[in-house]
Amino acid sequence: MTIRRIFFTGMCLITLLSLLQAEDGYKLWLRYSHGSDPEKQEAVVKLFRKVVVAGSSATFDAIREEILRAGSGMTGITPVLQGELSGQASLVIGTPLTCEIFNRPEIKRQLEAIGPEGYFVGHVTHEGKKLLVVAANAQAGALYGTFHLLRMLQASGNLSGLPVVESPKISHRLLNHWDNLDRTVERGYAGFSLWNWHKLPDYIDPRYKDYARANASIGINGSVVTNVNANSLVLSGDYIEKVAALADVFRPYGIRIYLTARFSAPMELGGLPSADPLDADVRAWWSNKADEIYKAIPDFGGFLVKANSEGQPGPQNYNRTHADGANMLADAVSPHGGIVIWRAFVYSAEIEEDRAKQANNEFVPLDGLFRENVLIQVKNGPIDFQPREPFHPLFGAMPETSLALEVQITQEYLGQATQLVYLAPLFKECLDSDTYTPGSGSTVARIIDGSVHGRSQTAMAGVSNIGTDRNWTGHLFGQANWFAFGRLAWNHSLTSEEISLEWIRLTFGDDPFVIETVQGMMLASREAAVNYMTPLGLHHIMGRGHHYGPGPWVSGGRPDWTSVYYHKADSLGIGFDRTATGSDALGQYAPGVAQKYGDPETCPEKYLLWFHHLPWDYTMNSGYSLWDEICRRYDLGIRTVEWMKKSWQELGDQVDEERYHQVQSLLTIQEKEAKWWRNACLLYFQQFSRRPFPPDIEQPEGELEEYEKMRFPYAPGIRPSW
Ligand code: GCV
Repeated sequence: MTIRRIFFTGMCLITLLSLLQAEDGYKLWLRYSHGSDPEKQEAVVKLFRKVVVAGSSATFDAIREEILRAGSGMTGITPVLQGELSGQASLVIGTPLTCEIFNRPEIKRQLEAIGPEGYFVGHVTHEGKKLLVVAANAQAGALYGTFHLLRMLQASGNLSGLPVVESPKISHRLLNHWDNLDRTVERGYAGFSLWNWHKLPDYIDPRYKDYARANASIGINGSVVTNVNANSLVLSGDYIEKVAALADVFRPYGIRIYLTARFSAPMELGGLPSADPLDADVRAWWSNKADEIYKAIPDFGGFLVKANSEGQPGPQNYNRTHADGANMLADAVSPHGGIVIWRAFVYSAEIEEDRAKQANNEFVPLDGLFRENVLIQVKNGPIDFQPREPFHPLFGAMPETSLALEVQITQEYLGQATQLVYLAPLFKECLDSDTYTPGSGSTVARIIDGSVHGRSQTAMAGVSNIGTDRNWTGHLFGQANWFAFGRLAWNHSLTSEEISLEWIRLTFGDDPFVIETVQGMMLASREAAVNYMTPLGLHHIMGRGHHYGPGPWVSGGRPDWTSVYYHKADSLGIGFDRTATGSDALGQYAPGVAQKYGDPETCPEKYLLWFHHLPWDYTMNSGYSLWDEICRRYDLGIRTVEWMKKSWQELGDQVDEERYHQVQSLLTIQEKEAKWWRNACLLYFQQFSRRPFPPDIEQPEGELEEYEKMRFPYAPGIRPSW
């Protein structure tokens, strides 16, 4: 046997062993497993032979550690690492300051316009030989470039995509954790909060570092670690010390920490009689608090604030505006380079106006009044992270203000952690929406990346789906949504298909049948969920409080928290009239949008009942009546889930046992839940339509009263008071 053959037989055995090894999802997309193609594998082995990581800092140490981990994992051989370029290196990572070779004009040229987080990965000729380099202007770029290279190697096993020059389109790419200090997570379905406040700052859970690695690997550079329904205690000295310990773990990975600021903190912590943002004592309190935080955490990112929304205190308690409140905090953090992210998710039960209109009514008059270091964070749609919403009209209405996009990664309204719903298509739908302000091509993506209005403060936030569950996200496929968020915040022009392909390869390997099957399931899953939950623009018809399962009958109490407020089903028809004859929410969009959506004939059917109240016999594009179409959509949703389940069953031999069985069980639950949605919604709406179900669809089962009686006092992710 030749040495080469012995080597590859060994490799094949290792591959086989790793295939048989149980996987529990903990490693996420950083599995660093052996490739199955011997030729590709040989190239990978060569690449890790001698790696130069030129630079000494905690970030360069993190790069070294990742190279060791990845190299050993992918090749079975520990890579040789050195700090300086000498002899026969296979890969060099560094910056012009840390490695002379990066001062060459051909590399400097690549680095010119890519800022501190950008990188170049490609080949250069050194001493007559081809050398692979990861070059960046700063250590953050070197880190992101390294992760890019490792992703390429894992996903395709080769470097055919090189050279690459990348830099993020958005500067602040943030996870928003809705984690409470008692470790419960609002709308969290993957266990408890990762942050063990009781044991911090002395005990550092190793998971904090793995969390930081995972985020850095997809370009996330900020973490808001506490719930927007905020507890002022996190701003106390004791907690600042705990937060600082977390920040120390995140820092090498380029992740800044942010906190949610409870507006009434000066009263609760500081004993002041008011939290009025124009009061000198209140302002001084915040300014001192900012100084205290920055002393402990010099790279603290800033504050995220939910004010005057769903019971949270805010400047309006003192007859001040959102601009007054945001600017006060902005002034406190600005000497330290911090930012304030102020949420536009405001609506009030006391105001009669359509809830979808209230944020614009509040914020548009304040356009241009916010400090430069304030961003207004706007949810993708005007209501609340529904399975489908049109884009939020604020994106086209505040040209003088930096706007951030907030999407929800945790699946509050999309099946929580029991359903496979790949969210990249949802995020993309919003990013690619054209606001038509100031003209066509002004997509939400281009508003938030600052290119439409020439703004430099840019941000995208995702409400985290992460918890203490061993696989981080509860459902294995929830990992794909975390991954997709990071990839899109880095580069919003990636497609859902591209992102899914990367994730599948990183998660399951490169078997073409597995890739094709899983990608098919993922790409169909969001539309399936829309169909069996809220087809044709229906929205907010879920169970009260916990938001688990259907609840189209929910009525009574605060109207804008009921379902009947939104679907408006009656004997004549169904849907919310938001045209000029109704709430005129359409009037908040640019004419290019309003005209198209304002006429049921030109309104895309996916938004039809969001904007129109239409008769049950309204003729749809398919030629069916509206009632029949609704029934068919619910049916189609279920058919798709059945198909997803069958598809997955075909992978029994290709996917490791633990992950295979978890997904399989959850798909069975998803199928049950999809039918539950269909049964409950169609039986409920039939009371108004008074029409039969189309005979050629599976007929809804059960009694409406039985569905209405279902209670879930222990559904996850809710506050005990709900
Ligand atoms: C953090 C929805 C959710 C709330 C959440 C709120 C928000 O209403 O149900 O749990 O509160 O959005 O985004 O502030």
